[in-house]
Amino acid sequence: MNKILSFFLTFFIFIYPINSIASSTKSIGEKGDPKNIDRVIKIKMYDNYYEPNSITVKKGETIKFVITNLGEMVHEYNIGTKEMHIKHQPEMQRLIDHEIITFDKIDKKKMKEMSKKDHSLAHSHSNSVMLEPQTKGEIIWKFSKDIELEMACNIPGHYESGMVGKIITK
Ligand SMILES: [Cu+2]
Repeated sequence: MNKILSFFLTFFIFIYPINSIASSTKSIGEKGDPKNIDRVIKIKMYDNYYEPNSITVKKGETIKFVITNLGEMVHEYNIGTKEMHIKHQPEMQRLIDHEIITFDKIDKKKMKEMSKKDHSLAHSHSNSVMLEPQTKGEIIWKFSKDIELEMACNIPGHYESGMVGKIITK
């Protein structure tokens, strides 16, 4: 295929939809200030569930999530509405189709290359973290909105098999 054409195809089927998700995160709260953390919540990820799988936060609270992947597969911890997760799942499928995510590896180099074509891709996911087995990550999130949220892993098949939990805002 013509190189220019294939670049644009990649842009539209791969990068563009991820950007559209990033802009919608404002409706669910905001990236928290690391100097202003109210509480730390530890989350463990297994194949395919979270522990705990339900948390309660106060409106306005800034939570630092410390997430550990204790499973054997790559997992994601993503804060969003049910609709956001459902919308995000085909995008995750694309990462798998491009072999950026395999069973237990994330090809960060390939991911970085994709983000060079679009800078916003590199830092657009302040509400989610994707982790290889036996690795740890953090999210600092301020729950400033009154909205029903879920923590979910959008790697194909995981949400359906129970890798989803409630975030109750009070
Ligand atoms: Cu998962």
